[in-house]
Amino acid sequence: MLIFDTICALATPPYRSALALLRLSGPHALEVFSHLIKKDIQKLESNHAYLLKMYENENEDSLIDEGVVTIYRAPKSYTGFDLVEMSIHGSPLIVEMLLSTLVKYGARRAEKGEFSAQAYYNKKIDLLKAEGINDLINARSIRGVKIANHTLKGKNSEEISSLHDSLLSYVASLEYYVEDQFSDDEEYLEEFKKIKKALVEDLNKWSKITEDTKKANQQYQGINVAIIGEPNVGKSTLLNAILNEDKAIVSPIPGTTRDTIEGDKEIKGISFHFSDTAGIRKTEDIIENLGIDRSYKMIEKADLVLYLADNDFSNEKELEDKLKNKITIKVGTKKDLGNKGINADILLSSYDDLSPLFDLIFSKLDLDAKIDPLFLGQREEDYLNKIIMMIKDTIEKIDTTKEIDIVSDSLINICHVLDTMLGNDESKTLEDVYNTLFSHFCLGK
Ligand SMILES: Nc1nc2c(ncn2[C@@H]2O[C@H](COP(=O)(O)OP(=O)(O)OP(=O)(O)O)[C@@H](O)[C@H]2O)c(=O)[nH]1
Ligand SMILES: [Mg+2]
Repeated sequence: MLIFDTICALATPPYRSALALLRLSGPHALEVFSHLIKKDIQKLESNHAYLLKMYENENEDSLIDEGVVTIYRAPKSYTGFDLVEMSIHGSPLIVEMLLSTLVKYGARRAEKGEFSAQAYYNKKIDLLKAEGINDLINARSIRGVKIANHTLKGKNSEEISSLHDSLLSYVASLEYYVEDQFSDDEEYLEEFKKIKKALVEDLNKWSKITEDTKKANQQYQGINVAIIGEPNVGKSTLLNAILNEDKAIVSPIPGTTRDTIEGDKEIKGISFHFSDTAGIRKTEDIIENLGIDRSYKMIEKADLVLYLADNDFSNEKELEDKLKNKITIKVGTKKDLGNKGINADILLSSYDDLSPLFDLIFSKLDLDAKIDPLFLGQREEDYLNKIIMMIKDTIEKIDTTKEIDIVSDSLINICHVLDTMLGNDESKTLEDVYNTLFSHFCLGK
């Protein structure tokens, strides 16, 4: 990837449609584009929409299309380079003719995410913002869009910078005592105390931020729900009822479902991923046992388990152990057949309205609570966990050592991690960042 290349790509899906959007960006974007039009490009104002005819070459009869063109001049563009956006008729043929003409005059076809990589290079966006944009495009539910939009506001970068500044100010205050040979122990111990107090406050604040990020990630990615229980209790029937689809085979023969059967459903704006599993029981059947192993694996993966029983809930030791640390709802099934729902959290028939079950799922996972996440994504969650660990570690060092250097180094190390999180880490090349992040973006973004 060469950042100073002038690149072009289709930014909308490559299908026949009413309109298509083409992007051209780079140091030579205006020069390249000038070959396609019969107007003096210097006379076209920035950020104005012009209806322009675009040609394959100088000949009048080589017209490709007429479209709305907007020129954004550097540095006031998404990429920070000169950028031309062409809104044209949505024919894959017209798109291809325009792209190959742009290539003929010196542009190169962009790789995925290369426009955002240019924006990052020109410091128009930091890594958090770049990821936020990608998250927004990839959101699969209304809640996902809201969460991604919330994290895009740029407050996360501000908060990281502000933590960075505070940590450096603690370092500076400690350095003062190293410089000042005449200060006595009492004074710098007093300083240690002050720093510890501030760090404990930082820790509380960032623990809450990390918790919100975990919740945001779960809600953004979709919530995994495993439907488990003994054979014949109505697991597959419930899955079909939830999905409103005849997806899993239902029969009165216990042991009908052998493999895991999965389906997605959006409930009140949140995406859920439901898995119907093989009924759990002691059996000699090899295939059924393989299915039961899979049921246990689904429990491990699940954010929430729906544990079904059409009579009593078994006290099977292995199952009880697996459910120990899982958020579980005990569902009594076949209410219409007289199940009394002993020990159940909810009693239902799969032929009834399921909204009481959905309400219970929402309350168990606290999904109605408003969260204002600052961060989104596994990368962010991993960094936040690391930062929390490092702050805890620094507090411990203050308690156990009286060494200014050790505490200072510890604080500076946290700053390095914060830098990497924002993408300001000098040791990382643009190539590294591209490979880990931008290459997963859409083409034209
Ligand atoms: N009356 C009534 N019958 C139900 C209800 N739920 C399931 N059944 C019946 O119970 C039987 C078993 O249902 P399944 O959904 O196949 O049960 P399962 O838990 O998936 O069973 P396995 O796949 O064998 O583990 C079928 O005959 C269903 O029609 C219900 O709410 N009411
Ligand atoms: Mg089944």
